[in-house]
Amino acid sequence: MNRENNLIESENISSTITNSAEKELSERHHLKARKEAPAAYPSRYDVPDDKVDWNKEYPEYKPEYFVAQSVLDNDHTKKAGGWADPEEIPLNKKYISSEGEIKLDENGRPRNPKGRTGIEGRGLLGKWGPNFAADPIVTRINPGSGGMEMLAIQRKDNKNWAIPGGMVDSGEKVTATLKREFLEETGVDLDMGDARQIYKGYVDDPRNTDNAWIETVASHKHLSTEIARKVRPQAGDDAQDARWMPITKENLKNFYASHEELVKKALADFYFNNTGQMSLELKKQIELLLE
Ligand code: RP5
Repeated sequence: MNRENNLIESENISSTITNSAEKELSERHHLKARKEAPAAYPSRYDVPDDKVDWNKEYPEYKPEYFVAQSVLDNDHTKKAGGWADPEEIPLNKKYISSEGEIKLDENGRPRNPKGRTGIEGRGLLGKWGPNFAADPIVTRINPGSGGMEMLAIQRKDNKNWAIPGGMVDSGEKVTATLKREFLEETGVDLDMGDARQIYKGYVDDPRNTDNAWIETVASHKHLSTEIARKVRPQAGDDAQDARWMPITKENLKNFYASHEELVKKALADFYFNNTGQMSLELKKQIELLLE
């Protein structure tokens, strides 16, 4: 095969990979938000696949209303430094969302743009409508194995492995959240200003409800061997463990919320932009992870 054919072939593989990561992210949306929930939540009302869409008739749909006490206790109109909205909904509020226009239900509450979840109210989420998060995906090539690794944390609340992400504080810039959360959870102080944004939008978090959900900005930064050598992760804040983790199908499968799909999106973007510089082994590894 000549050089030109080689290039065309690698561009085809890259675009197939990018498209399949994109497809997986949108198909997997809204599965955990219907089938899983934190222990404090009441059982979710059953929402079959064909009844997710708000436009589909579902007259028997009677989800329980739930708002956690920690949310009520953090009403920012009653408590200085509180991180939650008041329980009363402001009438005709316009919600800013990455998912476009947010429709309101008959009580003036924002409706989850991905459809029914089986629970009304805010659950454990502080804000009505979108709750904004940021997810820093930091990778390296393991100098010994040559395999791709990411800096992952184990969450204290549910023991799931995850990207060291977190919620955007009021008035905070997303790049600042990416850096702050990464530092708080892994102990590593990293400039995220040059990270590549690989996703912005809804995430399939088990805390999501019909009226409150998480939207994230996920950014990827790949560290050179030299920089990565100086990085010594140490769990902090909401993390009980932090480490360089090999990116394998097995490890990704058990990741929290939409994190498997976010990491795959970062890999697809990395593959697309670095095909020329990658070893054959690394290319194979990424292709296998994304197939
Ligand atoms: C996930 O929840 C987001 O992708 C982000 O990683 C995380 C933010 O929530 P906390 O880690 O602050 O609980 O859906």
